[in-house]
Amino acid sequence: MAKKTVTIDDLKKSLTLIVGKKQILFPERAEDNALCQSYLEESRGRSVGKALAIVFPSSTEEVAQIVATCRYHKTPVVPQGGNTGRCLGAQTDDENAVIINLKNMNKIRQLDSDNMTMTVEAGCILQDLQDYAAKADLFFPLSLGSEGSCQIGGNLATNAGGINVLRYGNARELTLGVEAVTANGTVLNELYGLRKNNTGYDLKSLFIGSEGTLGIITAVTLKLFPPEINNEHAFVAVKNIDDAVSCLRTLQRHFGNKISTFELIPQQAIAFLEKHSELTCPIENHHPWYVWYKIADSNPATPLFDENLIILDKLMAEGTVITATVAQNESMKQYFAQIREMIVEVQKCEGHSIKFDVSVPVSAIANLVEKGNAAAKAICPNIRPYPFGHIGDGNIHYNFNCPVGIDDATYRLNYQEKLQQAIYDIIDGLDGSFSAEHGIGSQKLAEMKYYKDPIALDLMRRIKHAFDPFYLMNPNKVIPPLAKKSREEGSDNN
Ligand code: 2HG
Ligand code: ZN
Repeated sequence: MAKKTVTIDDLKKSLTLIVGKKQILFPERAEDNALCQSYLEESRGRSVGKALAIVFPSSTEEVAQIVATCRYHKTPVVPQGGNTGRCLGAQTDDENAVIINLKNMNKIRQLDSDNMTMTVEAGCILQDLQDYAAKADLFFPLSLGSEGSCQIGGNLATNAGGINVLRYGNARELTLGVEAVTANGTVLNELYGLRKNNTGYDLKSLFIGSEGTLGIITAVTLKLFPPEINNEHAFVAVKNIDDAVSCLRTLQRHFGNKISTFELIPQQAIAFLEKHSELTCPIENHHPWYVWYKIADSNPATPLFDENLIILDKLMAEGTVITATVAQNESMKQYFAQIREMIVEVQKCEGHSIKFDVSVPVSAIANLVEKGNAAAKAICPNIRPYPFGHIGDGNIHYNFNCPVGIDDATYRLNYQEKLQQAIYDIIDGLDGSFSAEHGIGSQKLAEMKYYKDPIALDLMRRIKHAFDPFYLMNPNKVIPPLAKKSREEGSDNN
């Protein structure tokens, strides 16, 4: 009997049978086309990808069936959460690939208050998880700009960071267990809620930060903490980055790990903020740098407000801090946080920005910015450096806005590659990382090839091969192909 040929139509039919007609979109189908856009388009609108289908499974079993079916058809799969990532990790240009969007997997399976953990599905929106924990009088500290739409599965897949890493760590440190669908469609159940579990290789840690290249995270067990009900926020002005770091260390010596957030804001950001938004700097007069910080405790009796004022007086007397303002009420606290979020938005009003999500030891941040600004100005004299962000954990969003009067395309064409080489070389020289919290995706493959230790890359390739021998799990992400991209080919920036 002649062997039956398997067709793309068979694949489409099988996928439709698994999830049901209402939970699958086909970009080539006219009636689906508009609905597909938000899944195919990259978060900042830089590109629109392709796909054979976008499927929306509602259970781990369905994800497993989809992966097994795609494997049978030798079809690549691209897992997708809230599609808020910065490095094109959840997009594809392969019109034969299947995007598996996890948004329907949004159940909270369990919250164990005594164990201080919650087990949730990958498609849960980060903010919903924060709210759910708060209702149980607990705190889930992962917090980032896109928390209203990003999903926890994507947060883990990219090992997301955000503003509370200084105290609580990245997504990896907040995770105790993972359930994942492997490349051959089996389900790995490591959904432990254990703080101690020395039973061999830490597989969950491999899935975290792997951006779907080893398997698809379908559920996670997360650590919870006592709520930060007693918290104080301050906004301070400093002369330079070294003073910002001294300020952090003095605060930490006094408050220990009660410092949750410590964010750097340059004068350039305040200028853009006041020009393009309704918000104004809470500190009068112009100063070179600002810091927004938060101190928090779960004990309402701890006199944080008074102690913070005493430390600030000391810091001002010795000249480390020029001037400071502390939040007097809840709305002022929110206002400080809003300023931090808005400085990302207002950048877009000033033309193209070449972005770097980098980290160096905290002690090297001043050096990085000094060298980086000098190198950038040598390449493009009127460039506008915009370094901001998580100085407390060493992660700076070192962005560079185009000079006034240069159009975006010219700026990109003439300066992007040169600037990337210069900044990444400086980062490398300071033992830093070219990707601190946004991941690699398909965007930083050239940097992976050029800067990542070759032995590390070799081991990563072997792990990839062991987990995904047919190379179907989010291909062309994270691991650069052998003997292809060189640094000279560059990459688009994040
Ligand atoms: C943030 O910390 C984000 O606000 C975005 O990671 C950074 O847009 C950026 O450069
Ligand atoms: Zn950030």
